[in-house]
Amino acid sequence: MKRARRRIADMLPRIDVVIEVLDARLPMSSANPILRELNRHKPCIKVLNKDDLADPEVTQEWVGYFEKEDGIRALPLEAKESLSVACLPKLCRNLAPRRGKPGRPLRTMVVGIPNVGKSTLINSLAGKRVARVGNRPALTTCPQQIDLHNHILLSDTPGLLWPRLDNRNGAYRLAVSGAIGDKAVDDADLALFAAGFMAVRYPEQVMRRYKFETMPGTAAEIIEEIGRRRGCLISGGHIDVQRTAGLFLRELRSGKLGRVSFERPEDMFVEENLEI
Ligand SMILES: Nc1nc2c(ncn2[C@@H]2O[C@H](COP(=O)(O)OP(=O)(O)OP(=O)(O)O)[C@@H](O)[C@H]2O)c(=O)[nH]1
Ligand SMILES: [Mg+2]
Repeated sequence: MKRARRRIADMLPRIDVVIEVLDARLPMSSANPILRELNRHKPCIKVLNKDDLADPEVTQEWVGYFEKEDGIRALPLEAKESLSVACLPKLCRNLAPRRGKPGRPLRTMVVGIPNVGKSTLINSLAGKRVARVGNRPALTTCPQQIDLHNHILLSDTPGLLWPRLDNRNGAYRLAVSGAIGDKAVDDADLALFAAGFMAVRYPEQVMRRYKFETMPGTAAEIIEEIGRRRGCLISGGHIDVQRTAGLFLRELRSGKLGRVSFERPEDMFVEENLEI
């Protein structure tokens, strides 16, 4: 992180617009603290990526929240879809109207934590595969600069930027979304956290997916009931909790339970005050 901080600090004076890629399902926990600190005065577009997986109402709340600050625009999109990313260059031009002309390229830097979709976004903007994509954090290791041929230059994140993990709930949300490595937290533990969250925020989506007539009373009972219905059993007719947890998390991450946002602006306010 130290190296990343130095490289970003070195590059920033030659950057006109920072494109910060966040996960639309958890825009606060998927942010990197170094950026907030280094990037106080640069125009910035907060790309709320994986919009296809996030709750659209909550995403709109996040747009309002971010855009309260001068020089910041928020753009929900689906990096995989070229149509969805098409308005990003225009937004960059709006934020740096004097650049993006012959001899004065508009210099942008795409930054964000691992696995948030930076390479996918760069490929969609470039209209071809220039960066490696994969559902594995920290796949891209060497930075590169891409000319979009419309007087816009894109630089990939220089170095690795990990999310902030000192807030326990934020770290759990990151793990539930798949943003941090599979092995960082035990699946069973994570699934309990996720089931508890879903029971409070999106109970209908859980009931619909797993055909529950009534919602089980506790997170552990939700996991058990999913295991029973999906035949995740071990000898003696007991539920295979580990396998059920894996199945539930996979389905949740891939959007099979519908569009879900793991944090709302108002939750962050409450959590910050609790921390204090
Ligand atoms: N559902 C959904 N998945 C996406 C979207 N954008 C990217 N992904 C997936 O997210 C995963 C990570 O994408 P990458 O583009 O490799 O992410 P990255 O930020 O470059 O990751 P590193 O190189 O590891 O830092 C891949 O499996 C992508 O297919 C999106 O808009 N929606
Ligand atoms: Mg990458």
